[in-house]
Amino acid sequence: MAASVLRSCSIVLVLAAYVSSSSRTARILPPAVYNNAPDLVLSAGYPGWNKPTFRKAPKPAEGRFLYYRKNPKVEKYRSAVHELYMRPYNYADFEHSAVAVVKGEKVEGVVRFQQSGPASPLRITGNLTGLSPGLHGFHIHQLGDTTNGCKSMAGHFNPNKVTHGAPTDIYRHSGDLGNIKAGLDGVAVFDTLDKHLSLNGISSIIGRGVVVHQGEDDLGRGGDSGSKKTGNAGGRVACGVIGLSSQAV
Ligand SMILES: [Cu+2]
Ligand SMILES: [Zn+2]
Repeated sequence: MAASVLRSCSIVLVLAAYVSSSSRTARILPPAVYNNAPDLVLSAGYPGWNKPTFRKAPKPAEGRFLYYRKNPKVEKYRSAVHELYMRPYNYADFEHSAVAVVKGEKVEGVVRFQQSGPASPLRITGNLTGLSPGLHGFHIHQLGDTTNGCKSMAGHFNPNKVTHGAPTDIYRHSGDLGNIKAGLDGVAVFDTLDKHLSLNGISSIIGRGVVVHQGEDDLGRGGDSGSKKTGNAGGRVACGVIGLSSQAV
């Protein structure tokens, strides 16, 4: 008798647990309170930015785990990016090298891009010849379109809708890579790491354009309106479309 009471009690407890858990999952959450901040995608260094947190789903799937991530994770801010993905991330199975063959009237060369992981900095290496000695603005532009020469590549790649700046600035066009320096022989060789650009996601440069300018980029410090848009780097002396490449360099 006592055993059967105990058993029925435990069934009720299990039922109660089931009802409470199902009502919990079915509960409609109140609408989030949004502030009136502009719809900017924030990144590390912006005021109010917190490191994104990762939440692990309860069950493993084939040795991998499902994660949900909101980015940016800022209090009372509607996150711009919601990601559901598995870890270990299988980025190694994807292409993550790219190349642009840059050509102009006199200038030519090759620029290569390599990225070891989805959030890793992008390594940019290049060798250009035929430049005038000195500094030349060097950017990733919005489009990989060359129907009307380098002009068709539109403005600087700017997914976050901010103003022009230096490669080291937090607020800058994603495509702002500053200047490359050509020696007296007209050759510019460079090898740099960039944290804003990527070969995947919203900052991906695949299919966009590399542009080399006639003059120096003032890095947004020129004091006029052009400086905050283009860096007053002058005409476009060479450009190339960025496409995927094999990993062997
Ligand atoms: Cu440019
Ligand atoms: Zn720019």
